[in-house]
Amino acid sequence: MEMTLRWYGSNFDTVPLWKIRQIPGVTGVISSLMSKQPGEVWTQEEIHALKAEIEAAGLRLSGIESVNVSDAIKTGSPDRDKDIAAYIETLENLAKEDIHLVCYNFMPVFDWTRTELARVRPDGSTVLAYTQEAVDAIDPANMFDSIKDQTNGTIMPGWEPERLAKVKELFDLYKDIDDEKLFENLKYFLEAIMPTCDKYNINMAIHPDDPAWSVFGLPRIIINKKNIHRMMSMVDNPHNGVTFCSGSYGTNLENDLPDMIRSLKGRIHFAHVRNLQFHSPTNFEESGHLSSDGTFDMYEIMKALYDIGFDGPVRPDHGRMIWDEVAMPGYGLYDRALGAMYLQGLLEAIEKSNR
Ligand SMILES: [Mn+2]
Repeated sequence: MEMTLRWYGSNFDTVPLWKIRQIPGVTGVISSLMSKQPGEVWTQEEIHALKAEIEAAGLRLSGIESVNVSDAIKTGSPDRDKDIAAYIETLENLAKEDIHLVCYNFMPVFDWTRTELARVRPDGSTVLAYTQEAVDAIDPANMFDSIKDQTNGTIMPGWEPERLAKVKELFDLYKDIDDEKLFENLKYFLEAIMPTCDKYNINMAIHPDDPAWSVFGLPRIIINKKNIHRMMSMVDNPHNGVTFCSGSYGTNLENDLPDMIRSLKGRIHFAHVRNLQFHSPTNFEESGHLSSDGTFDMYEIMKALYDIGFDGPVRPDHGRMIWDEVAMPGYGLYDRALGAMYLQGLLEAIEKSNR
């Protein structure tokens, strides 16, 4: 496993690369071209510039999170072939820069959903949190307004103001899309890109929907073991794999995380590891990474990844906001650095006890 941190690029991230470089064991970052719209081609020059900047700081560009999939592809509209062609061109350009891991998601309208970006915990740290009651009480058109005062002035991926401004149109686009239709459109997309992934050895790693159930009546399919296996068998190619995100699959307490990991041997290309603390099955917050700070057994999660021979990039996920840091919610330096150290501690112990 390679320990990495997500990094949004110098124009978007509050954390500079040199600070990431100083976290012991972190050798790479997972990054993206944040200014790119879905359907737009990433040129080789742009990718090269991003990579060069990261390498100049002594780190590796270990993969992309995300190359976003357009609404035309997700809804299967007539424009989708044009967007798929652009996606393929982006994949080719990434491969030419020796990048072989692409994370993406297939969530309609909303990317990850939280109802609070700065819930205060007993220790004074603030965290992202979710309650179903709050979602049920809100008009989706006002979802962004309800949290925008808590973003610390940052643009959060998936929650770009331009996108949220047209949320009503987006809902219209998806009005005839149910789970089956979404699966069909995902299959069409994967079948179209797999030849390119085979040719250039690109691992596609779908990120689960977060939370792992339908919100605002929209279909959500990448939510549990059954569906993820359906997705992999419908396009049965090792390059069609997953980002195992414990914090997203973990939103549904019925998901047995270590069991899911073990069932995905050979198909996990990227891992996000974090903990959640549940107050009820539909009221949770993103705790520190430590097992005892939340609900999950983080040792069992790392052990399962180790046991299946997972050797791709792993990153701590959303961190708490601590020590007066001002950053994009979930993406400060301090708590993610603590998370990276903790996960590496678990891994060192697991490795040595298996010798
Ligand atoms: Mn994740």
